[in-house]
Amino acid sequence: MDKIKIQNLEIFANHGVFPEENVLGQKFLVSATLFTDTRKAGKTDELTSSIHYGEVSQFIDHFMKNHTFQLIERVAETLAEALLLQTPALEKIQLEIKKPWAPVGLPLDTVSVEIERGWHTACIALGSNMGDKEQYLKGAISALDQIRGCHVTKVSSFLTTAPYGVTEQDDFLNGALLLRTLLTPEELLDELHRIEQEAGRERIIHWGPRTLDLDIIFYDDLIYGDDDLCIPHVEMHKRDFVLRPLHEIAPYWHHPVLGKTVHEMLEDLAVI
Ligand code: PH2
Ligand code: MG
Ligand code: MG
Repeated sequence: MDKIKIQNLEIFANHGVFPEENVLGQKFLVSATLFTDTRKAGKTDELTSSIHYGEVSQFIDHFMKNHTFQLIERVAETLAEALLLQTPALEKIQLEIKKPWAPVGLPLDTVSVEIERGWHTACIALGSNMGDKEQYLKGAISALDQIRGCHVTKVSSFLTTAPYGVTEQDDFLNGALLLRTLLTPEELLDELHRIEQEAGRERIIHWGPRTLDLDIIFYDDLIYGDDDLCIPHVEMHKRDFVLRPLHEIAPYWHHPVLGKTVHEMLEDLAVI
């Protein structure tokens, strides 16, 4: 992706672990690489089609001066988040915060942290087979949309499906959504668990009745697995109650391991 770079923007601010640093202040140098598509601006010569690096520099200056943090890690994390939240065309940012006068008591050029943060797209499957199922699914959608750094961008219709696995239970209402998010997969999983808990979810029987089930199906083209979380969802390609709603909102999303689109996986189940 194209980049707009700001290098060594000089800012006098008060971040530091030592109280003297918070009182006296010191020089910081901020470098930012803004990942954005510059093609349209390149074609039209219109500033409004791009990111105004002057405004970004002003924002960084104000942000650094109006907050006092102990760690440059925290400066970088909060500044990257603020920029991603308020700059519509900004997909990703690499941000380096240098502290050339760091009170280390030894000669050095500079100390710094550099981070990379950006927007991701996750597919989430929703299910409920207890109580007011539709209300549980709708509640989950709005709860997800309310999380800072999360926007629900597409929602499927809700489908009534026969229980798969443990079949001695009520029918499910299933759906799927796309989420633009700044959260990592683990943070997203924690949020899904919180929303399930708030919907009164009790984990009694594995695959048993539940007020609300929220599963991460895809997260960009990530392939990831540990004891708590597996992405893509391990069983998704076998489940029509996942694939059918997903097909409405992301038919051509490729499974990064199987190399098939949602459309092809649904065809393989022969229920299309
Ligand atoms: N979820 C399960 C087990 N079985 N069956 C249907 N129809 N829909 C579900 O969401 C579902 C299921 C475990 O998550
Ligand atoms: Mg599930
Ligand atoms: Mg689940």
